[in-house]
Amino acid sequence: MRATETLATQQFYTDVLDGLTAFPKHLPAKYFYDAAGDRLFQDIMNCPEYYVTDCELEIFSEQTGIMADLILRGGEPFDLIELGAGDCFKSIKLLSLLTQAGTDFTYVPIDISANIIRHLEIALPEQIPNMRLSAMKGDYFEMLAEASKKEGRKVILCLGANIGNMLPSEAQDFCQKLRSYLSPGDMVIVGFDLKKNPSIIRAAYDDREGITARFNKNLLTRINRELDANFDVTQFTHYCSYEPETGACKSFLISLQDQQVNIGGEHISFKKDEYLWMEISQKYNLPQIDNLALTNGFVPFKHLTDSKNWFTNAIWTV
Ligand code: AVI
Repeated sequence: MRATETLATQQFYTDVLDGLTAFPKHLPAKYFYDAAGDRLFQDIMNCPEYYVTDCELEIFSEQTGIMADLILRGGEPFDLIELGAGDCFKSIKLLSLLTQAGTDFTYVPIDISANIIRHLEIALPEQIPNMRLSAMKGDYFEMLAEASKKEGRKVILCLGANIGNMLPSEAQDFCQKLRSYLSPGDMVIVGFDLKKNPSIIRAAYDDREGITARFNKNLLTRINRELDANFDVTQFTHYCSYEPETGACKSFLISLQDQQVNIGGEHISFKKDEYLWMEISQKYNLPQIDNLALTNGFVPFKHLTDSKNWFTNAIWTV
């Protein structure tokens, strides 16, 4: 890497090379989301096969009253901290309801993207004028550590099935770490995509228009652009598997030929038909979710599921 590269680019390079020299070869899914990746993910959310966003939106449209009641049982004031807030298009329904009810709370959206935080700081005061807002840009846990310096009750939102993009062992570590920042009286609301007919899940990650395929390949294009690499994106094809027993839905890119890729001077060889593992989207059932809560010091309190029972917002207390 050149001396002028930023620390972030150096980390990207290290992560990519670590992944491509491991067995099996893999790439960290967190790098999907450059500007083109963000747009492709928006397209995924709008494509007919990807049910995940619609299911959670249905819960937030129709059951926000129940959610607000459960939150308020723990008392006021509190900080409502959203990990990976994005444009908060689901949570805004809850924020509006709580504000209209005169609730004493501060909304603390945490996001790694400076653009998103800037956008929220401008848009939210216009949309919900009387809400206290304290947006934070950075890593979830670094910002949570910062937010925890302030006394008082916390309600954590972790929506969008983001926990599914962790291996089950990583989800355990995540919940354990999250618990370490919380105290009795606090609450968390976590979005989980549920196990269902395997064909529905496979179709959601292998849509007919090929948007998910483009989303995966976009990471190779990003590596070419930012890390001086020469992936021939046309020589990889998207493949998705879903294993009903384990609930693991995995995306891969399959090499269509023997080929060598140069990344910033390092050569990586792919055999024909070799797979490059891109992402896991882990699916759960309700007992597994309750067990995840219990093994990490939470009390499973309630599941708010959509009308098809395809998705749950699990509510856990401390
Ligand atoms: C962000 N995350 C919850 C999405 C998911 O369903 O795993 C990412 C995604 N990847 C392909 N399609 C959607």
